[in-house]
Amino acid sequence: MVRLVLLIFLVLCISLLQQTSCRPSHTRKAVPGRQTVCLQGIKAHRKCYLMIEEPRHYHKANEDCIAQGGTLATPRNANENNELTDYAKRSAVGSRDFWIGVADIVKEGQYVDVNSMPISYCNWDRSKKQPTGTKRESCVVLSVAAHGKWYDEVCRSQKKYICEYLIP
Ligand SMILES: [Ca+2]
Repeated sequence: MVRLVLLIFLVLCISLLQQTSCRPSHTRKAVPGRQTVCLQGIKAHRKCYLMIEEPRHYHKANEDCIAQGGTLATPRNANENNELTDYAKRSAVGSRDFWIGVADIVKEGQYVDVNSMPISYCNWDRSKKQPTGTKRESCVVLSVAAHGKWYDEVCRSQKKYICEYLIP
């Protein structure tokens, strides 16, 4: 009896595994949208960026990017940070800042990307003592007004944001 239950359990596990291994073909369904995104936004190296001008709080912004097959834009080096800043200046004239995919929601002071991986590049505005690092401010904006420097802000504040999409 125990063996039979184990066998059924095993079969179930294997069929579940097979289902998850099919996942890439499902996620590929989002790809047609990517073409539009890249045409509307800008393409830089292996990423496309798209500015969303409708202000949202951080979590809603992140969910929206994911729903479109991307994530909140996460600059990985000074080059990408400059490209994002220039693009924001051009596409949303007069806007002060926008959300990027960096936050320390889970552990105070430990800034991670949208996949919860520690970030190796940051660009804090040290002249303004950023990040102020209180528990009140756990989400990060790139400030266009401060020429691409980063600030931590209250996650619930409504801000524009840029989504990024990886080009395979
Ligand atoms: Ca701050």
